[in-house]
Amino acid sequence: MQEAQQQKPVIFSGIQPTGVPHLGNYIGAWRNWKLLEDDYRCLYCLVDLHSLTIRQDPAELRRSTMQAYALLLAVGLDPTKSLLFVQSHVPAHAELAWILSCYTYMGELSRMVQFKEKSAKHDENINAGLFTYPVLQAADILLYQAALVPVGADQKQHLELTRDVAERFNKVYGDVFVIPEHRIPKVGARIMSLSDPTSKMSKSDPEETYISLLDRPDVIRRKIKRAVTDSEGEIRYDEENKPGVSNLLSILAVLTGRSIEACVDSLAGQGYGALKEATAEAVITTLSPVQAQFDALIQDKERLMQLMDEGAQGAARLAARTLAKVYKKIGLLPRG
Ligand code: ATP
Ligand code: LTN
Repeated sequence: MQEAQQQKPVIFSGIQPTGVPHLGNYIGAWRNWKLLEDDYRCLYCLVDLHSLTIRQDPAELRRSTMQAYALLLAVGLDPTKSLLFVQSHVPAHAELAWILSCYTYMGELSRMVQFKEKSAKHDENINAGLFTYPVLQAADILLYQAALVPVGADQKQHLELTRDVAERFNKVYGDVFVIPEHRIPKVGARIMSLSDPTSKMSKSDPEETYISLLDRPDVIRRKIKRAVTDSEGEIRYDEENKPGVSNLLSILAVLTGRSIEACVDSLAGQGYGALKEATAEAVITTLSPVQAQFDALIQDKERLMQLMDEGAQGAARLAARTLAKVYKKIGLLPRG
């Protein structure tokens, strides 16, 4: 990484490499990640260790991790500007997580909404990893002294826990960790499900409810045509009373770079069919070049693995500094 990059504030964000990333991930996360690349020193991580809190098929996990990495590149993230890497390739994440788990209280972890939700959903496998998931997330962030963490609103509680643990640690040992700030995107923080526009688009829901980044034009048109709206017939932005129409308008506005009002005006006097058609075309226009890039990248696994490796090496160098400092502060003998 170049000298200039070293001076910039650090950004860290992560996404689980399971399933196929969807339009919500793209609009709420990846598009913004890209916008930050020039002004910050960015680390973007596929958090495969976090995925293990739910039972995964090994071959499928390997495949989806490779695919997610290719997609990160296909949406335009630049490995010469950002460090793009896989969490398990940098052992310091697991090492710091252990240390931090000794500074995190059971009571704190019991209050995590994601833990409560996921343990209700997977009641046959409520494992200790699911419980300590936020500690590993704190390690991800604190290892790199990240100042900002761009994630959706759902991750606010995990960020607050990260800050609490970092502050607790700093209080005892001095300024070891930078205290990170949460950053939620202004537009598109919550893209909603196509079939239930009152809940967020999520890759753990059935296929018809989301648009995968790899859905081809005919599938995109079909899914958007079937998207739930309302019986009123008027195109107007009103999240509360017209969540389906508002969701389509948000997608259209974000992807065309126009304001919601401009989108509403351009569709004046027309029906939902026209709104759906315009939205589908905007999605297709956005995703077609991404898919063309992806198709080319996924052919060359060796190149992908090489880039992954370079990303991990860059990240490991940064992580080693923080880990050495932490080990020293708490009284572990230095290595070799
Ligand atoms: P799941 O819902 O299955 O738990 P997910 O689809 O929410 O998974 P995550 O890995 O939890 O995906 O999220 C990755 C990033 O994408 C996070 O920053 C998250 O806030 C963002 N994100 C996820 N879903 C949406 C959405 N519907 N709208 C906007 N941003 C989203
Ligand atoms: N828990 C996050 C994924 C995640 C993450 C991180 C996000 C793991 N580690 C560190 C930001 C920073 C999620 O479910 N979206």
